[in-house]
Amino acid sequence: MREMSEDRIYTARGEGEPGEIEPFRFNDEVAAVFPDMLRRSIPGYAASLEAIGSLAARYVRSGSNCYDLGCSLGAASLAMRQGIRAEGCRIVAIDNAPAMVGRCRNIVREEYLRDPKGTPVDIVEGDILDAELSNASMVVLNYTLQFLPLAERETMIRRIFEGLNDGGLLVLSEKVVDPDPAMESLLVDLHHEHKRRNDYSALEISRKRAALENVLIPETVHEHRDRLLRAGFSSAAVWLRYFNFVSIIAIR
Ligand code: GEK
Repeated sequence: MREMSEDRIYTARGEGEPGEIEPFRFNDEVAAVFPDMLRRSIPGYAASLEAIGSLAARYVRSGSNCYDLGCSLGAASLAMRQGIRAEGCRIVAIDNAPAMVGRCRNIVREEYLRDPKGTPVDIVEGDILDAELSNASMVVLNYTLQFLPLAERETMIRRIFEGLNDGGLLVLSEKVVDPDPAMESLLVDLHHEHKRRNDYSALEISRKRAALENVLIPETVHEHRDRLLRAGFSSAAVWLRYFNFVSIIAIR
């Protein structure tokens, strides 16, 4: 029997053809299987969290704020918390999906019991576009910017830049699209094969793809880099790429 927390969402949708699938939402059904969903769907997800911990140890300064924008269940916040060596910091974890925020609070509470002395995490239910960011030494957008409307992304990155202290770090992980259609088709194919190896059926893969259409809007690595540099970041580099999934670090 399958465990309750296993992602089988797109097997359970009756007879629906991919064309009839409802747009993907961060609801209760998704939040309940979320760790399994990301682990099986995003190549490099575990590596992104590991690096966030290492980067927190290097970049988080005493008395500063760290932001986890689109925190979901708080995985990146906890990675930062485990990495931070500096004193007197605060992690602010923000998400606008109530189903995520409720579960995130429980997970963080458990982590407090395990490690009571670590950096406090404030969990906020709200839109990251309205977040006030200040005195930050580290900001994480781990697979979140891709869900913002294209027109809002420039403002978001500029606000992050303004909220960061000099020398502060942004980790931006995203699904991307390749400008070369042949390469894009190969990378999508390799990703789908990866999902099949992780026990998703071809039907689940095509239904999920249909559900994410117009919800997750990927851009090219070039567009991300250019936007970061336009906002004022002094350097930006891809540190991880696995098929169409990248993680970029940018330093103010
Ligand atoms: C992780 N970072 O595990 N305001 C706030 N939250 C938002 C907004 C918004 N405007 N738009 C989307 N979200 C996490 C994984 S998941 C990635 C991040 C994925 C939230 C949304 O509710 C969801 O929880 C998260 O961004 C994206 O490291 O599902 O592929």
